[in-house]
Amino acid sequence: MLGAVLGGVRALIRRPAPALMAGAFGLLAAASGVQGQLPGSSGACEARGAETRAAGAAGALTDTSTGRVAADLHCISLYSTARGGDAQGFVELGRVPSPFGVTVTPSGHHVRALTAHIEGLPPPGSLGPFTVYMAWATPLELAPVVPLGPVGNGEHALGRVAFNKFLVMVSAETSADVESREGPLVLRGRSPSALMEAHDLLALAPSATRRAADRAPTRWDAPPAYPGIAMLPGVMDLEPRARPASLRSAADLPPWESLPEAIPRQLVDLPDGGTLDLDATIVRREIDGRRLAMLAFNGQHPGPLIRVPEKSTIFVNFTNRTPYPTAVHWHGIRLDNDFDGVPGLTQDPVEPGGSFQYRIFFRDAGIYWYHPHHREDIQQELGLYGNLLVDPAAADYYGPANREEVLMLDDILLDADGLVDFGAESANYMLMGRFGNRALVNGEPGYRLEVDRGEVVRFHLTNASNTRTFNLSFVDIEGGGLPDPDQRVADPDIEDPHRLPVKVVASDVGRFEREEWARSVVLAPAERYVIDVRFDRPGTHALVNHVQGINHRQGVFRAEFRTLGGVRVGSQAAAHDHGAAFETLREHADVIADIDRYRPRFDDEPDRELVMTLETEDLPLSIERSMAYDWVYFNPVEWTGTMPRMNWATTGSEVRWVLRETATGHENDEIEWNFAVGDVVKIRVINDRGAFHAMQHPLHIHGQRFLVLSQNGVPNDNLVWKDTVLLPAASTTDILLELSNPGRWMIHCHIAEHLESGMKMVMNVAEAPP
Ligand SMILES: [Cu+2]
Repeated sequence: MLGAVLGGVRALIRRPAPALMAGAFGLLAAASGVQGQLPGSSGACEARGAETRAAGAAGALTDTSTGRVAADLHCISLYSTARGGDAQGFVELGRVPSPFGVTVTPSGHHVRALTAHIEGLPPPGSLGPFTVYMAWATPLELAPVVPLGPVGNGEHALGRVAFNKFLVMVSAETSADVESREGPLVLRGRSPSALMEAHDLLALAPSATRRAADRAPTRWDAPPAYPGIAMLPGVMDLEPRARPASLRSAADLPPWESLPEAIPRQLVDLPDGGTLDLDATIVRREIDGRRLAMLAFNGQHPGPLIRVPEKSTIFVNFTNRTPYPTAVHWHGIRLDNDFDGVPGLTQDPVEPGGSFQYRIFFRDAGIYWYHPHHREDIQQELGLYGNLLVDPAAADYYGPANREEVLMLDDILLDADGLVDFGAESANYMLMGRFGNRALVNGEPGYRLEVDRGEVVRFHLTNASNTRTFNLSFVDIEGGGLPDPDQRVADPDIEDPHRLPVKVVASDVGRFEREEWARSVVLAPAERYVIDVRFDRPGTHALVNHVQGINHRQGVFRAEFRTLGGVRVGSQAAAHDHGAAFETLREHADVIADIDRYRPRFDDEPDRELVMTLETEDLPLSIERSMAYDWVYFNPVEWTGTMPRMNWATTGSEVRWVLRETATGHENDEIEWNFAVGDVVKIRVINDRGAFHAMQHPLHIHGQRFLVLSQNGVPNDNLVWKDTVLLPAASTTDILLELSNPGRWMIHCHIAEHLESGMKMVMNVAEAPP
């Protein structure tokens, strides 16, 4: 009977299991048909996890036609109590559509749509004076208990839940109107996150720690720890298998005092046909008392803000005055392939002292950015990035605003002396990417803006960090003080009096079909969002990043709440009151019409399928042991770097991130895709739950634009053209790629360290056939 229920939820997607897992666990699971987490149980999700592992061990990917991923990270098994008799079932945790790659509350709790599948419930009246079964959700602390509505046998939508770790309970009740659980409990289950365990006992394997005598001489300084989280046992001896490199140790670097000090970003307005001379140079900065040698475009942090009209062409004379080979990539712009700035693909690297002229055509209005595409992990971290603001031709392209602010968000990694060293032969921090510990907005630690009361401010946001995904909101400090970082939001739709409403207007390559309200903005590396915010109360509004990290040592969530800056709102009223326009959400008929051309393709079978996964080799035993057991919880997004030592020690010697084409088995640069201008291609991207360390990947496609159609089978209901999409761990995402621009274009993960590890491929786009 349960099989019939399960039959309705197909698509168990997993790559062939890593040898260790398949050998140690996969075959066992296949043989027993149950998973070891809850001995003796045959819970629906566990059974499916076992099926998934068995399929993986057999080298087969199961049916993917529905695009749904309902394996263990998206599923809660429901177990019967003594009162529940033979009742059983499971709850699917579905995607909640939003303008972002993941849907979270302003405090960073992932919001899920719950759907119950239950069978075997006896009539409620058979348990006593009860008329109905009710479902409830509660965090492990058992408060609050949130009603999810009446349930019965069959499928029931239960609404949304946004707790870190939680329980789902089903009880018999006298009425569907009861506000708290009073009747007997019949079914209950734990969220996948609630099954997360501490790593420590597993990492304590005695063999995990090498004896001091076996150690190579230390060449590295230990990296900064995460405040409040103790290092995992067994990892303190690790260090990267690469030599440390830094700008400060460059042999011919002049004394710090003699370097030019970086200046703030300057606005450069260029007309059609205009030319900009752009030099990459070494500069000095002082941040948090550290004397830093960094890189800059034209001596500015960030680089010049280049403002151009839509449909214009500009020329950039680039000169490399840094010690590194480099190039400039113009992210998101559908320019001529020759000027895409990818060394080894579209041009040779510009050697120190060399130069290159870029010709850039701006086909689309919006916010874009430029950065090196050569050891991006070093050069971008050192400050080589800037924005391009392409002004729309239409005067009413955006709604009215009192001012526009262009913000580049970044995080840099500082130790006591300055910037933490990079890997010389290979990037390190290869597993999760290099998380910084000092946030920068437009190159400064602490963003400041003063506005008049009632001003509508349009923010153009770009994430220039190596790996960090932000969850940004504006907190009204006067309205009741900073929120408790651990606050729980039971219902994501409830008003949060502390957070200002944010109007989401546009993203990477233009506007959404419809403007939409949000309370926070999720911004993965290289993504852009354009938002309008109205500051109608005098006082201070903090710009914060609020996320739920994980203390893996204890297996618990840990909130991270960081203030990135503030907006001071004066008491004087704004000269122009755009309040009424701000309250109106606009629909963009031209955007909808543009997308309408492609809507008939939305439900097609995918033309191509990619799996994002990870291959590891020769990892230190302590790292391997801490993750290679049967059940590891992966957050949809690794929001912050809470395991810095382990992450720091990984390089290209141990870690290879992979884009694998399902049809051919080809990986990364082996993949051959040939398209022509005019082609429209549906691509399914599966972020492998079975990867040794599954995590999110912001996938970037050069020179084209695409639509994000659906995630985990749930269609997005408000589309926008994108060039970068955040793909959460263990997700399946369908995108529709429009081939509009001939050339050889790169597709890659925009976590700088993942790109360095080889997570990239090239597609050929031929001229349109005659
Ligand atoms: Cu990645």
